[in-house]
Amino acid sequence: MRIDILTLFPEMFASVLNSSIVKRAADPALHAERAAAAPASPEDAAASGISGSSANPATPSGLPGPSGPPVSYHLVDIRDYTTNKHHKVDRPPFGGGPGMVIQCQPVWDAVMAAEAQDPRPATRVLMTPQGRRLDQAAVAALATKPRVLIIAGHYEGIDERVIEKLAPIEEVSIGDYVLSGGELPAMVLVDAMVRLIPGVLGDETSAHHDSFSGGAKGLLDHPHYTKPREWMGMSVPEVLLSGDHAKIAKWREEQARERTMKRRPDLLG
Ligand code: 6GU
Repeated sequence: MRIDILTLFPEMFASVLNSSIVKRAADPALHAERAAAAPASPEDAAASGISGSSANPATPSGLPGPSGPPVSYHLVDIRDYTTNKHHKVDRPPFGGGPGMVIQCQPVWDAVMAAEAQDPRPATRVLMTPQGRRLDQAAVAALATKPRVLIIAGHYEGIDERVIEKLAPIEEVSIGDYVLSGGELPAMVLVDAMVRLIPGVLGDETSAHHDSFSGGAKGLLDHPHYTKPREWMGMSVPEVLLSGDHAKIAKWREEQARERTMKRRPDLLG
């Protein structure tokens, strides 16, 4: 999957795109086994899967290599597409009111430029508190797309006319609270999507494992325990030390059900 992120604050994305599973998803070195014949060179291993306006170094054409990592990230600074001398992107709202509104032109030009870099049509997503609330089903649907272009709004929002012109576009919120901008929501969406893409998670954390925990059944997860067996006088539930895998699976499902009933009865339908 190619992921384009259009933002006024590209620097906010570095820590997330360079850590953990999200980084792994775009790491050429960790997906060398997908490469047809040639094993990854040390240069490949050093290369980041993140690009600015340029294409993924692993796939110089910007096209998905048949053998490249499952994901590539492409950060686009909307400010680079301003046409005025001071690189201003926002203006006060017509009709008055607080804050500033991002103008149509730089957003439109940034989207057109990003989309021109790859022939696959992009599924467009706008992060906005006015959007539909994100859930796992929506994430799973997006995770099947070859290309997702995410616009992170900021300030009071984006001029409605460019949103209209960009149709079809999915307007997405991550919950009923107010954030300063769409950057953190964009990162939330990226994290949630890439972990569902085949080849991103290792075997032990894979989605198939979820069938033994709450996830696949739409339940909350069961509790987890690790060493030591006793801590501050508290012991690990005996069943987990039994070695009886059927019994353990059954116990975990009961725990998941119980927790869901108590904490999130809305999930049980
Ligand atoms: Cl997508 N944007 C902003 N600014 N705030 C939010 C949000 C998005 N989702 C929840 N709160």
